[in-house]
Amino acid sequence: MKPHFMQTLGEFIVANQKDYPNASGEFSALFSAIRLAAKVIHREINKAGLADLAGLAGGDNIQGEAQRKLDVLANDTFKAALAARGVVCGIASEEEDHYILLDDGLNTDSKYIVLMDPLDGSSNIDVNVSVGTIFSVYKRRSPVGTKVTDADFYQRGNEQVAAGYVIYGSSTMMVYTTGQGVNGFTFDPTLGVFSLSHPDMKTPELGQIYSVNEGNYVHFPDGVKRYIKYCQVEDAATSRPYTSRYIGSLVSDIHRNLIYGGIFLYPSSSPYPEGKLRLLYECNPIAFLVEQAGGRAISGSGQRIMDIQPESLHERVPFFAGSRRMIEDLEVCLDEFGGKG
Ligand code: P6P
Repeated sequence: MKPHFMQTLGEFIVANQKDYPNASGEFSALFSAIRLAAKVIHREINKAGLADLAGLAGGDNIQGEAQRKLDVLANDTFKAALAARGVVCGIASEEEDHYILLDDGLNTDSKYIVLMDPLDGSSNIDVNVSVGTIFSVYKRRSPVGTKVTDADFYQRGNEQVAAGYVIYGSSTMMVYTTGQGVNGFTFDPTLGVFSLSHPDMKTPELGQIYSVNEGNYVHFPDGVKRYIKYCQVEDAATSRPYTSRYIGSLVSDIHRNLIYGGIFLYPSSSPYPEGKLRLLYECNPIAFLVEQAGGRAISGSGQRIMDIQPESLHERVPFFAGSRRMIEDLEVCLDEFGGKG
């Protein structure tokens, strides 16, 4: 019996480098940057209450949302870590109005771009609720050595070469995919390493959890209302009524549903006619992970999230993701009762 000993994230990436024959170590360096930044954010979040890092930073981001000190710190940390390794030529972030060109000598010949939500759900930090980082990686489309262009950032989600999230919860975990399945790594702060704890994650075909902010129910399209009522009806054959679980932190809700099975819904509503979640750096990376784990991710029109052609950096989209059969049940309701608007 081979003695079981932990495999660190770094070892795992090197061992799987063969998935990227032409990566020549750049991919490993990119993940090394993300891994390092995640450790810094882990440290800062776990002392936020003591070091006056909680609370507002005094500015607003392009979404008009008050930036919190940790939002700014997380954004700066990931940008610095990615820019320091000469493997990324452009970065887009929820916290930045426009994408950032890394066209100094170090990064100009890089071939990857990164889109990220550096600290999603940060309003929850002040009340000690889990938050997360979400990242999405593409190969640039413009020629190496030139300045990145819109076309580099407005790629469909099905062009992603990697995507993942870091969840800063009761433990800090990194969950990512490069298109070869989903693997989860738990951070051990005493050793300072992420080690493989959730190999080859698969989400159950049918779960018993639905996650939606029911406070917006009156604003939902009829098809979504119908599906929520379907979740609440008694039916022993499909273990209904389902359980309602909603944290209000995307990474936390998705992580729980990925492991237990379930469906996450952020429909269009009058406060958010296009939905609240952003296509490029929230929905696409989560959709990549969910599909790689055997689930599905669609928009309000029933379109596969990763097939949507982006048209602007911060565009929003109604977002439904989770267990395959639960998405199929939702689609029946959207088809029959509308809501594919
Ligand atoms: P609501 C956090 O602000 C966030 O962007 C996601 O993490 C989360 O899923 C969603 O918004 C929660 O939004 O409107 O239900 O509070």
